[in-house]
Amino acid sequence: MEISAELAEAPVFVAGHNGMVGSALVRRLETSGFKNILTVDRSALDLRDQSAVNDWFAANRPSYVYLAAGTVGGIFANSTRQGEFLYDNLMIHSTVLEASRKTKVEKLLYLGSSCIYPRESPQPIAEDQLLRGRLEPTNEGYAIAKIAGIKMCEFYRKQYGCDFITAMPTNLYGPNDNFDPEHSHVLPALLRKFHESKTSGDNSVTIWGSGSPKREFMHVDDLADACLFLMQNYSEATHVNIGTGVDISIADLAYLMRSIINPKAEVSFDASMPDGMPRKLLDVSKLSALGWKSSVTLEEGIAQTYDWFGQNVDQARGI
Ligand code: GFB
Repeated sequence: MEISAELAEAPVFVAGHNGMVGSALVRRLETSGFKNILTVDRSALDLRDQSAVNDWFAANRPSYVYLAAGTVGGIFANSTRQGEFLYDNLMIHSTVLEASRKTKVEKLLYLGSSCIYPRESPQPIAEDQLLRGRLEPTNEGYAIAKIAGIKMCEFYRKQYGCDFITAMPTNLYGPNDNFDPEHSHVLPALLRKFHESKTSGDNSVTIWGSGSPKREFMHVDDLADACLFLMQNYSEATHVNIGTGVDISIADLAYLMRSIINPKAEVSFDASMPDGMPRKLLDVSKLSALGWKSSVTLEEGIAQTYDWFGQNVDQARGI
């Protein structure tokens, strides 16, 4: 992606730069030639605190904002910490959008999640399915916060003329993910389980639920690429799905990961754990029509992430 000398100097704020998505955005911005990437640690700025966020924006004056900060987690974290997920995410997007409006940020990209769509959505899920039915109960708190974020961007555009755009990524994975055995998403959880089955020599791996739900997995580097693409090429009120267009059952994901990480592992299923949404494949025709498609295959992405994990296992989050 070519950028002008002027754009290369523009201050770009990545909110949530320590997370998997934020760190991928920083890497992608750097390789594109952006020289003035602004980040701030959680210990220095609580993004839930409006006056602190206002002061930070007034002092740092970002021109572009990628809003990738949030309290996130897998199915267990989502279902057992719904109050926290609702509060933190509502607060974070409210403070950042409001400070961006006040300081006249040129453009902002807000990241939601595919869990915003109704549980029984027709597959693949098109953008217009938003608010057409009941949400999946295991992530209702998180989804309601994310829906509020989408609507706030839409209403700020309408009322104040802010160029705020919104993107809904599918299930993501990659370097800097959270590998906590209880609170992570399925892919990092299984990566860790297969790795530990190999290093311990025990070879048994338990998969939560029935294994039949289907999920669409996208490498976070693809997501970051799509975000920069949208920042340059999209300026409308309605949100855009970001995905690969391909999904896989959890059982098949487990067998694929077993073949890559520990072919000797024996897999069993724990039916006492929830399945969550039966399927959530995103319809990516809008993004394709704009001219972007994903390029990292699931096999490549798992191998690359496992490589990263091997080199960073001691510092990986959730270990
Ligand atoms: O990735 P995951 O936690 O979240 O779970 P969701 C996906 C599927 O994998 C579920 C199964 O059917 C899980 O039961 N699974 C099997 C496992 N083994 C494991 C395991 O060891 N750990 C985990 N975590 N799952 C989240 C939402 O839903 O998706 C969030 O809760 C967010 O709101 C995120 O939107 C993208 O895909 O079910």
